[in-house]
Amino acid sequence: MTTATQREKHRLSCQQRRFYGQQGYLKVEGLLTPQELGELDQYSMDLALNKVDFSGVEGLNPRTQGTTPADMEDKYFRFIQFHRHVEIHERYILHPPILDVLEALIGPDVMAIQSMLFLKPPGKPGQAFHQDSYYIKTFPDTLCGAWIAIDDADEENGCMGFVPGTQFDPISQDVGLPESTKDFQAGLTEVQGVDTGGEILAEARAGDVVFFHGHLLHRSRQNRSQHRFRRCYVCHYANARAYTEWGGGNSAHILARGTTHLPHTRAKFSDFEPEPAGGV
Ligand SMILES: O=C(O)CCC(=O)C(=O)O
Repeated sequence: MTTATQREKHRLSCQQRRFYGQQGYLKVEGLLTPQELGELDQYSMDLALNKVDFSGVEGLNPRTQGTTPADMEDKYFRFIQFHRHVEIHERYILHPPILDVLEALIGPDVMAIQSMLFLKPPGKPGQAFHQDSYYIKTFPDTLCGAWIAIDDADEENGCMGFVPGTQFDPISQDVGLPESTKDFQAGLTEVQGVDTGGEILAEARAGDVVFFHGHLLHRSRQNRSQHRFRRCYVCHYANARAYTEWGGGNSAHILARGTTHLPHTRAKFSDFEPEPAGGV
């Protein structure tokens, strides 16, 4: 186990903190090492090609009959909450430099709530405009996403789009189901009647991590490329002293950094101990 005293914490500059406060998102370049990125690249490509055998894993469905990335994408539009079942998903939701950034943005105490791995092979849709805190409610409201780019992501392969400033807006209750389109996955809700004119593209290089506020209006569109995947591992966190009923409540979520008076759980696949907060 690596402790806080053996490792240099990743520190944000004042400019980065200000940028996150003002814009509602922050890209931290190269937060994953080339080795870590290589591991996620290999693993997620194995998933896409149906080479990972989940048949013995408690709580997961047996393997699909299909063998192509498109089959897997249809079966698992997103591999959601696999950190509760599979070691590598747990290890990257608890990635120490990501937790350092979260400690500075929403901490000092941090809990890991949700994980989703998206493959998004060529031709596959994204998700229409939404705010994550509509779904995952935390009190105090401290939700933050950390979006790890496994591939370079840009307009062509369907990177995320953000509307900066909307992190100051309340959570809209006016949501509907969008028409099924090439761009958007059917069945996932869309915020109605909001001004999205200020949308910016959140382009990222593989290994970058984009942090975004739970109120920030965002979407991602279809992967229009011929041959490029747009894979990402996106995890959601909140201050560990915030109450939530989402996903089984506080006692189902891992205390990732610092301490809390609330119930929580521990990592299942390692001897991970939350580092003490401080010094970021
Ligand atoms: O990566 C994507 O395509 C969508 C991610 C997203 O919308 C989210 O994590 O809330």
